[in-house]
Order: sequence, then structure tokens, then C-alpha cells
Amino acid sequence: MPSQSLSDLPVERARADLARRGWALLRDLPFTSAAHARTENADTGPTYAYDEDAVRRIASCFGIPSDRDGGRTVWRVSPRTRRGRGTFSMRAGGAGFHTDSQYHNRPEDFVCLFVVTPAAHGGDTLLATESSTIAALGRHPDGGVALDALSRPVWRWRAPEVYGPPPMQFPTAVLPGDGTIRWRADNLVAGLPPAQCRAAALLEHCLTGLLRPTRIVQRPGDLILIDNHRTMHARTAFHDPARLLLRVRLWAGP
Ligand SMILES: O=C(O)CCC(=O)C(=O)O
Ligand SMILES: [Fe+2]
Repeated sequence: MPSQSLSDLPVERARADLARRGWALLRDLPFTSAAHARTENADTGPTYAYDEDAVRRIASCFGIPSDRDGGRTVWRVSPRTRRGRGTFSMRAGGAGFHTDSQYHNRPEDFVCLFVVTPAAHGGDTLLATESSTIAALGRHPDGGVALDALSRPVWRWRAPEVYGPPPMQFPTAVLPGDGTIRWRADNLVAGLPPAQCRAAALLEHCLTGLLRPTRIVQRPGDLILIDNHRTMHARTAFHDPARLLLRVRLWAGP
């Protein structure tokens, strides 16, 4: 696999992509090493080792790593629970469109997904910006009503149990109209009023049916860099227990 040294990373190009379109993709980065063939099943492809210091150094080119949830800056995203409802980073299967840390008053600014071992099949990253989400809502006859409900500061989310006691969250808007978005459907607080339930369902319908997301078929050595205020991410279904990503959330630099 061709790879570059840390000093020739295309940091400026990635920053420009991030600013212009809300995400960036860097390929063949030097944080994965020698592949180990998976002998048990020729269909699955090799697994890769990784250098956590290199991951931290690369992430730090784009911001300040956050250890707020889980107490560590580099979080392994790999299937390790059979609970179908476990948080996205701990189970196999698909993940719906969301922004990270939506349950905090101030979500981190960027999310880095470092691809160590992609799933043998599936597990692709899907990306949807705030503007493409509003455009998708606009393609539905009830989209305007939903957008009105989504723009009100009345939305709250439950924090995943694995991260400890939940933060106290002030209600906030999903689409406040300032170019940002905050969303995750499966851990909205329970007992929403009917109008909010309808808006949430319509947004999910638009995200699955009326949106043309960007799709990234992952490769070892990829860094998918996401503006967590402007772009949602999702993943397609997968089963491969060896899939491994490393997630680093970042605060924008000073
Ligand atoms: O597994 C993925 O592709 C993304 C995981 C994710 O969105 C997360 O851990 O927040
Ligand atoms: Fe995520």
C-alpha cells in the first residue's frame, strides 16, 4: 500500500475541502502497518495493525483531540456487543445519519474516522450536509412543516450509557437555519409531542429516500474528516467482526 510520511500530508487541501464542503477524505496515510492475512475465510481480506501515536499526530493537524466521552482521545469503533441497540461504535450493522455528541450542549467541531480494517462487505460511509438535508426535505410535500418543527429549540437526546452519567442538555434545534445541523434519530428523548414525532419521522424518511448522499467505500489508511456541525455521517450495513475504525473527535484549534 503506498503511503506518505507525516510531513507530506495534504493538510492544507484537506482543511480547504472541510471548509468548502463540510468533509474531506485523505487516503494512504501512514497509520496502518503490515497486513495480516485472515486465513479462516479467504473471502474476508487481510486485517491491519495500527500506530495509535500516528493517529493522534495526524488528528492533531486538524484540531485538539477530545477525551470527553469514554476518557480517551482514540476510540475503537468495532463490533464488540451483540446488543442490537448498543451505540454505533460498539456493534455491527448499519448506522443512521447523525452528528456525533448531539446530546452535549456543545458537540465537538470535527469527527475523524481512521479506517484500519474495512469490512469485507458493506460498512461504507455516507455523508449528508445540512444544505443537502434541507434540499431533501424540500422534495417532500410536508417538508416545510417538518422544517419548521426542526428549527425550533425543543430537541433533546439521551447520551449512550457506556459514557457514564448523562450531561444536562438544554433543548436545541435540529436545523436552526444557520448552516448547522444536529441529529440522531434513535436516541431522541422519549415522549416527544406528536408534531415533533412527525417531523422526526419525516426527516428520517427524507434521509433514507430523498437524499443523494456522498458514499465513501473505505480503504485501509483512509481518514474521513467530518465537520460535525455541518455534515451528518451514516454507515451502510456490515457483519464483518474484524472491521476496525478509530474515531477521534476534535475541537477546532485556537
Ligand atoms: O462505523 C462507522 O462507520 C461510523 C461510526 C460512528 O458514526 C460513530 O462511532 O460515531
Ligand atoms: Fe458517528
